[in-house]
Amino acid sequence: MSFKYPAARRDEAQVDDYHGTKICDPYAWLEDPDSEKTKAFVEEQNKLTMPFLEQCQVQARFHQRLTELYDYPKYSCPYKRGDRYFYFHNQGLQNQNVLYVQDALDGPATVFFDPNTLSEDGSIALKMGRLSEECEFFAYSLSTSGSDWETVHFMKADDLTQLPDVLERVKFSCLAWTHDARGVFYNCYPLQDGKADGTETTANINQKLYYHVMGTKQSQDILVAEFPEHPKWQSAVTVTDDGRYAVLSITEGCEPVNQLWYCDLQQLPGSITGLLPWVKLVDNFDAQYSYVTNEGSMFTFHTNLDAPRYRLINIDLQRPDRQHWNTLIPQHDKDVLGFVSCVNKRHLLVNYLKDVKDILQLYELSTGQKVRDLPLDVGTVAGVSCKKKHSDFFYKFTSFTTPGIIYHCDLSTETPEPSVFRQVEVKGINQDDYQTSQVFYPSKDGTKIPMFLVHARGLKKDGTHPVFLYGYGGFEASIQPYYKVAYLLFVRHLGGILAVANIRGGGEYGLTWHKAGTLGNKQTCFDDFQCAAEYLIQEKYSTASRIAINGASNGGLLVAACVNQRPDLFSCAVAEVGVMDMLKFHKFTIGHAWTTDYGCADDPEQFQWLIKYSPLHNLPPAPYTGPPYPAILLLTADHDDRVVPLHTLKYCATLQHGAGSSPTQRQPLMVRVDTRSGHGAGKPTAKTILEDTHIFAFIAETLGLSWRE
Ligand code: X97
Repeated sequence: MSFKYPAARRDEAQVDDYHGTKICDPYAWLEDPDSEKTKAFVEEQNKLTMPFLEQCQVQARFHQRLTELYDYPKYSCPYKRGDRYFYFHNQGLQNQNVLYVQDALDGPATVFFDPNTLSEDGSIALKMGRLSEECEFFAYSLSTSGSDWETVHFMKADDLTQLPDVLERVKFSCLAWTHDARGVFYNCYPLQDGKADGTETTANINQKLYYHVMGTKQSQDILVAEFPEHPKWQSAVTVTDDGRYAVLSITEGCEPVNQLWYCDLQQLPGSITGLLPWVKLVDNFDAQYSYVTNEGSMFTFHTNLDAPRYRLINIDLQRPDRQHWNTLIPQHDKDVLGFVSCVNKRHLLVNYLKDVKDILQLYELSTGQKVRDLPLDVGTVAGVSCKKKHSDFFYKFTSFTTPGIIYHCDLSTETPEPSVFRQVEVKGINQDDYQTSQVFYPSKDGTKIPMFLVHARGLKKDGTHPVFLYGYGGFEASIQPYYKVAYLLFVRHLGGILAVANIRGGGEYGLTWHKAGTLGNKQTCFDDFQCAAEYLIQEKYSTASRIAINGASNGGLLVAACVNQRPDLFSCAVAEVGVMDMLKFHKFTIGHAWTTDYGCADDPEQFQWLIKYSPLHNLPPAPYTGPPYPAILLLTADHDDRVVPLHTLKYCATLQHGAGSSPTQRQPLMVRVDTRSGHGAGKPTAKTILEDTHIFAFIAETLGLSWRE
């Protein structure tokens, strides 16, 4: 079967000059999300795609089974504020998680905040929620239709009355109460022109930091920091555990480096009334410093300064010169120091990542000596809740086959042992049906890359199994084991293997691993991913005709770049919300922040890196006679203001025009454009289930897989 793709006008006159190289951008008209032409293009594409997805053989069964198995109760770790406990809970299929409150851990709980009441379809999501130190107020932000834009609201925490205070145009923001509960620090973009509902593409620059005093209008909010000379800077305040200091972290993009300024709130002559008298502890972007805790003027930071696998340092504000900075926990020789939080006044709960598996330990704050290991199965710590002034803490464990076990540990008892606080079972999924392993395969340059494999127990390596190969490879993000029902259905009912390749660009082995896959080394990510597929073929797990690849965002770029480089190596590619136009990404919304990973086409040398792999610019022109492209499903959404839809739309038009016009191209090349939906955060359950169904139905259909009971 061949497909008839919608005709899309090509504007050959649209040519950009990059340092003397002329690049045609015939579908630049798709950059205007509001034009009638763009809307018509999207509608015609959906008219082709949606019926195709709906008629896939396994679609109905996958949807039914996914809905059944997704319907299990989900819980977060509880956390204590004032004398009460708070936790998130989802009965199973509720679109948004509900925040509950209770007086005692074993007592009855009541609804504290339910986002599901705010919209019919679950499109309004709770993003940030912050109870003030003594639990007087609840500050919370909502986002609509998946946009990064947030609106902050306030409630009294005792009787749940809504307060009139509202903060708008909030994005990439902190939300931090001062301990007197007078108000909050937050960030916004007050000057941005035009609409700000998540469908616009306007660059986000000149973020400002404000202090909002309860009971006042946003227009009266106190500007406490701005950087007019540095339009790309973003900032975030942490109020210290003792409430005394505001610690300001300033970033310039997505690289893990920041400046560190602070303000002693106790030393202010009165209350906060204007720009704060910030003290610059670090005034460059050489390394990252994250606040852990402080004892008076002695601060503990998590840092990558001279430590690509991170370490803890102490800095005394009284002696801020570098020669007085001291190591509290040195860098580990292999493992990466992850999150650290203070608990029980004098302990540190410390996480390491060891070959992509989490470790938890307790240390003594005063000496940096290890107190004990906390036993943990092979998998991921998906959440912790602990606070310096409380003696107990919770952590949640998850893995590819464990939805969640929440542990509780009280350090004030004689022999503190973690105990299972809550464990959920998923009816219909038998853990013993699955086997998880980790392999280390060689990449092009010989580097060993870790990869998780999840498949049926006792699988035969006969080269026949379908594979779902997932990767990300950027922004120092580590792809750790996580539970996803759709993956388990692919393994159980479609006979598949889930493969998660921990390629370079991520943070799996710290900063070195990250930098090996950025800027002029970005091709390394694609090599690592392609070598994963070749390994799976060579080791007789699968063949190219059975391999589907998937990634989202930076991983959508990964998938699309790999398809261009090796169309013969994969049979199906699903690229979600991908960055496809590497020459222009920096112009839209927060794209400028990604130049730390990608570079920027405005620079002649970096333009040479980008043009070599930019998915949009490496698609074949028409008429195309090369090897057929794999089946391709692209996904984007109308309110994705992180990676704006134009990336996927321009890529889709070019793909269909070139590869799609070849008489040998039998496999579909399609785009699914969702509405009232964004980059991913806050997506309602019903949409998640439908999207996963469409993705796996498309894979099954194009790889020729049938359902096994
Ligand atoms: C972003 O684009 C996040 C954009 C906003 N943002 C920054 N720096 C962050 C932040 O530019 O939120 C940051 C946070 C976490 C990780 C990295 C940066 C920040 C802001 C204030 C204070 C401190 C940090 N991200 C990338 C993304 O969505 C990946 C990680 C977050 N991409 C989409 C990259 C390519 C495709």
